[in-house]
Amino acid sequence: MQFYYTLSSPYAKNVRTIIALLGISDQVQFIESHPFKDEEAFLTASPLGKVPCLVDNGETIVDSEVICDYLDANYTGGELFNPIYADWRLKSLLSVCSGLIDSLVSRRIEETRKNEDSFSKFWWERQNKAITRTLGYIESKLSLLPETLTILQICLMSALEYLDFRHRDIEWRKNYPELEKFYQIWSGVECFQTTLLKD
Ligand SMILES: N[C@@H](CCC(=O)N[C@@H](CS)C(=O)NCC(=O)O)C(=O)O
Repeated sequence: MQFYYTLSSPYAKNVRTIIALLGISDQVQFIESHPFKDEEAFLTASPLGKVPCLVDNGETIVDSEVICDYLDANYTGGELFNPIYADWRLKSLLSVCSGLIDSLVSRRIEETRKNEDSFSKFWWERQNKAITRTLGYIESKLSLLPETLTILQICLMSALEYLDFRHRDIEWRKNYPELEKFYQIWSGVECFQTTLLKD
């Protein structure tokens, strides 16, 4: 399997966490590819030009949730996804956590626009409000989470780590103490420790 990724992508982090958890790194050819470099092999594999992208037996698999689902189905028979997909409340919560990553990435993009003189105060404030609301919403739903590790905890861990990585001005630990507790509980687990976000 060829895996196109960056170490800074929270979406790729979900996949890297699962590869680490499943202990299948030796079956994966890791190809670090910054999407903006537009490398030919990467664009052939990933027509949208986005990471992460997995190629298995010449077949492209995107996006991050589908890659995670694919690996889980093939290597565990669905232990990470089945408990979530079996309950609409959890399935929706997974979409909310994944949407939080989208809002955080959009906020990061907006921030980089400050240097290009195309910064939009409207979008900046809109993303800030969505992020604040969503953190509160997820905190209020934490009691729904299964006790065993699933894709939901993995996705939420990526979002929280990305907050620390790119959005240090958002004081989520202070404002969402239950999320902080959640983070402390899971952050010591090896698959999270060995896949930290990096530039
Ligand atoms: N929905 C996709 C989003 C992937 C995504 O947007 N990745 C970013 C990096 S964090 C990217 O490759 N951006 C390059 C671009 O949008 O051209 C997923 O879950 O994999």
